[in-house]
Amino acid sequence: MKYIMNIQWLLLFIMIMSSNAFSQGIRKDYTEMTDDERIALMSAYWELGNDQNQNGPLGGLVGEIGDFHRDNFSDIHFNQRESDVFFAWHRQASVELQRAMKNELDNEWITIPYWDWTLSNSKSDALWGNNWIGPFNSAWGLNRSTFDSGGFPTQSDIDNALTETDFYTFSRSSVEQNPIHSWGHIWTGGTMSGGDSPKDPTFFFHHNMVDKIWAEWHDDETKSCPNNDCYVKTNMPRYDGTETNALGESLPSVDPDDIVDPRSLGIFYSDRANSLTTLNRYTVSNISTSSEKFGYQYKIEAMDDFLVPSGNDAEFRSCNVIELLPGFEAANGSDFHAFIGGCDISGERVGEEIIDNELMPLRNYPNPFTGQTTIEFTLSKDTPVTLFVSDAMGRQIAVLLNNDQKTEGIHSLTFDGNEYPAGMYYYTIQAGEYYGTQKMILAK
Ligand SMILES: [Cu+2]
Repeated sequence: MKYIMNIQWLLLFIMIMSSNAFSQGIRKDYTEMTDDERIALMSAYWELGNDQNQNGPLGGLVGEIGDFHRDNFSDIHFNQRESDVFFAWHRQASVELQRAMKNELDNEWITIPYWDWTLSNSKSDALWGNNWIGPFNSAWGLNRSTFDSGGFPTQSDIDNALTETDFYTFSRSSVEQNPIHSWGHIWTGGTMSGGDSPKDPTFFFHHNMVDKIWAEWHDDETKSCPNNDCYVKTNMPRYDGTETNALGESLPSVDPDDIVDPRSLGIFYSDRANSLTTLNRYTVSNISTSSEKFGYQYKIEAMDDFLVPSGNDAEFRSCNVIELLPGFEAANGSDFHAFIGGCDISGERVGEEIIDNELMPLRNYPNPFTGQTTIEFTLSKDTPVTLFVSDAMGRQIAVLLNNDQKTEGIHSLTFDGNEYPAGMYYYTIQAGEYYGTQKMILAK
């Protein structure tokens, strides 16, 4: 009887968790999305704007978030220190809409991008064209009065804002009441400059940029709130469990302090300037989805405590390069997949799977070792492979494979450490465009 109770509690716990935890993946600048990502996102906007119950334009979740934002405007904006939820509310609302898009289109790859207006700040940018969010203007009566160009804060304005050390001052003075937040609304005009601004798709593109700036602020450990305690309030309007949204869901209560790190929602931001996204300090913990998916057409780098634990699965897709650096770990019993290439002009993310290893993409045993150790890797297709060993200073000390053609399947080779001093070593595999690095410890 006691066990049954425990299992019921466990199930209840899992149900609660699954409504809270869901993977989001990589948020890109809109110019970094592939064509199929863009098409999926635009379809999702049309569907969630024109709802479920044929309530016409903006009868669905997009319109509802807009109405809620307008009706509760003073609770979620320009707050005093003890009630400030500006950043957190907008982060959670964006995640909620994105999750609904994934469900609606049954497509886990959908992400809402950010709009980096330090780089794209002209009315003639692709963003406002027919392939992007231009057509929503007339279809949804958004009445944009977009300026012809310019006037946005620059990267140095953002850098300046990021020097603020107090969370509340940063949130309210450096961002919310600063052109960093306000100019995207004013510049776009029409619905974007009013209380129901979330009805314009521009809103979350812009607010994800604002959110990215918050994420950067948070990642500077000298500025993070002590004990992750940025907020005085422990809940937010709409997320107090009392609302039922247009999709018939009632949303769980959210403590803003729980989402201060975007990783808590599975969010990572790409860096448009370097065509790079870094996945770090994260444990893949998918509960509501079958797999956490991270897609980015440029370089994906996973390192520094990015862990895929046993029993969980993760998938990386890039048109370009995937690097698994020291600190990345796909544990025994996890299911990790990396796909590279195959991004044709249509942007289809089909790609060939280079590494498919339900154990480890790359491992050695024993580790630590004395004398010799076996390095093992699994290929999911025939490909040339380079594998080399470096010391802790990054100097290459042994080349075990040099662009040697290898067949699909498991391969292993031996590294002999007898002639090297004790210490930390790295071994790196390059298979096509895939790089993986692991560390091993030589003990004497
Ligand atoms: Cu707002």
